[in-house]
Amino acid sequence: MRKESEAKFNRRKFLAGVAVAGAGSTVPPGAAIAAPSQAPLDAPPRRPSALPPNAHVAAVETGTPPALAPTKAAAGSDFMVDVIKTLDIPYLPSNPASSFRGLHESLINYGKNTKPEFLTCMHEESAAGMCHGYFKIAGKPLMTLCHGTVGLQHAAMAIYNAWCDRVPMIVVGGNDLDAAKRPPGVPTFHSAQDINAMVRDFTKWDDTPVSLQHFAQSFVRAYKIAMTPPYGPVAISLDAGLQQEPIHENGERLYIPRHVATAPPQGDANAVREAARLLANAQNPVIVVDRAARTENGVRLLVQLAEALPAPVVDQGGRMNFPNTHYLRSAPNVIGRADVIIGLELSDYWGTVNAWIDNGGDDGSGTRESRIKPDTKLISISAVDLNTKSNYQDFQRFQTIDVHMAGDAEATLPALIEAVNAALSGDRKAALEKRGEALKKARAEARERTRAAAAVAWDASPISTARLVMETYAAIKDLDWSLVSSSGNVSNWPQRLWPMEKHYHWLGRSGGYGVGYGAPASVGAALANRDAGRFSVSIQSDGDLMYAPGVLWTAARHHIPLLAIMHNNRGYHQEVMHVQRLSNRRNRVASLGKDMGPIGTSIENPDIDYAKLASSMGWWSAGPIKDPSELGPTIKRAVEVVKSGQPALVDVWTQPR
Ligand SMILES: Cc1ncc(C[n+]2csc(CCOP(=O)(O)OP(=O)(O)O)c2C)c(N)n1
Ligand SMILES: [Mg+2]
Repeated sequence: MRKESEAKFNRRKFLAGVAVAGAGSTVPPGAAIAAPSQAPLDAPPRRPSALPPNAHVAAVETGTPPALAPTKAAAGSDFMVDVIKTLDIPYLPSNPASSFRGLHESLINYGKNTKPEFLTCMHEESAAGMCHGYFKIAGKPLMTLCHGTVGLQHAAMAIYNAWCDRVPMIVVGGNDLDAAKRPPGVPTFHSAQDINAMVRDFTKWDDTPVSLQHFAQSFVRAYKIAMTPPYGPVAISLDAGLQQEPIHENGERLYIPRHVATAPPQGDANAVREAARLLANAQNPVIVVDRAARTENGVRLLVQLAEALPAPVVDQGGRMNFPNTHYLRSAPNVIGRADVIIGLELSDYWGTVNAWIDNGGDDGSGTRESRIKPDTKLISISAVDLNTKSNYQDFQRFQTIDVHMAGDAEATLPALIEAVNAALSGDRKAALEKRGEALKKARAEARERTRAAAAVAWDASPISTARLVMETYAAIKDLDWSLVSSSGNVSNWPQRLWPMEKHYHWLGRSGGYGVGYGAPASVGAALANRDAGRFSVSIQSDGDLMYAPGVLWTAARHHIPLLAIMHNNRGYHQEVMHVQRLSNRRNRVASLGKDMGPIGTSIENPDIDYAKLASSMGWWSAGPIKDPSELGPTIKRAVEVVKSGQPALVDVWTQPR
């Protein structure tokens, strides 16, 4: 009893002291010695143990901006909000910063925090990653605000991923341009001549508006450019002065240019006819797709093209292009037999028709082997050929193509299908049906082989990736599900075993392979699925989550339902394999320290408790699950939580691959 009351008393004393110290740092000197409101009634007024800070020290330490005289003039940033609202941008994931405080204040007060709604993010990379995932479900770009310099530096990798993945987003970076007016100290550290320079090599377009009218033109133009295939991120540097200055019209009345979407570029009509002629006359035509289908209609069109020929389709998975249940969906080995190949929005044509052995050859510098016959004709349709940036190497190795169209594949498909149908005579069509029959049989056999492979080590602990993926599927299969991300590597089991037919069943990968994409992109995609009434599930790897786990909080804070199933292999397994492989080559035993993988590649000792991490940020969570028999029932419970509108994470200890 005594101990308890003593403890209570000590806690009260401690809290009273804290209240005084806290007050001392925020109220003017003098006021600090007033009795704190929480102090016990019988206690004498307490003095702080240190002298109250003088005004200068207090200002430096607390950084509270001084109050400003009110103004009646309309702020420039209110006009910016008017401009932004014409583009129907639903959300603005962002981390707050003073360089865009003018626009921030206008968005939430003048703009009433709708269209766009500010979503609080804990890292600029998370914000940009959310924009990335959101677009791939909704087909609408989001905007994000970044603190010029430091914020944009954080966002850069996620912007690069979006660039490589041909995903639009509007990145607006706050910057204080005018050296004569910019506050000294921190705001000056955070300013640059040209913040866009940081991301210029991997954005489609950027601008630095110097007037409000200029902003209106730039913003509408930025949106238009981002949304013209090839899609891509754009950047606008937002001057702090421009946001804060009152609206004054320079001779001309301010106006907002009307946005009219640009029609996507199509492949040249003659080249389309030539491609159709080659495909129709081929013995073994093959269609290879990567980001061919931008929309639901793109999937339909691809099915039409494949069935018209009929030709096997190799899906490289940059998007959900072609149903994996369709009898024409094929393994990549059909490329070796092809006499004509058409590649649609391939990110790496060279890598499609050439095999590369990393570190191969006597000197370890790599070896190449052709995957195709010497006379195979190659056709390409890709909007990325219209990009002209040269620093980052996302355009991959140069490949000579016989019929090369710079144009958007999805927009070109209707003309190509028509030309193929016109080029195929009735007799020939009937003969070609046989080709389809053989493919059907090969597909059924391949499916049986895949099922048998998935059953291997079904009861293993740590849990096999096939079991992880199939227990997840069993729990969601009757819902209108969407696999929003699969980070790390689970041996492609979802693509091999889940029936994927709708355009939102699979979204592709990060684009630039910058790890740390999975968690924020899943949250962004889940947000879009929430609004469409769909169920979102992600396979979340451990390494990927830990780059910026704060996005979990954003999901909980903004009520974004998402089921995250962790592929927790306790390491950066991709890198485990790289180091191990080189050690083997050099005839050395990889040094493991006390971990499972080579030093620097394991995430253990201590093991991270992801269930605790998630629940600390408002998620329902369970795990770590090590016993495979517990997996199914736990995922079932998590599904119910997500259906009720909350995010849920199940941590599962898995095999490396
Ligand atoms: C930003 C970034 N840093 C480092 C890498 C190198 N890298 C490629 S895969 C990988 C491992 C990622 O670990 P995890 O997400 O757990 O996937 P796992 O390989 O374990 O399945 C790393 C570190 C990268 N691609 N991007
Ligand atoms: Mg891992």
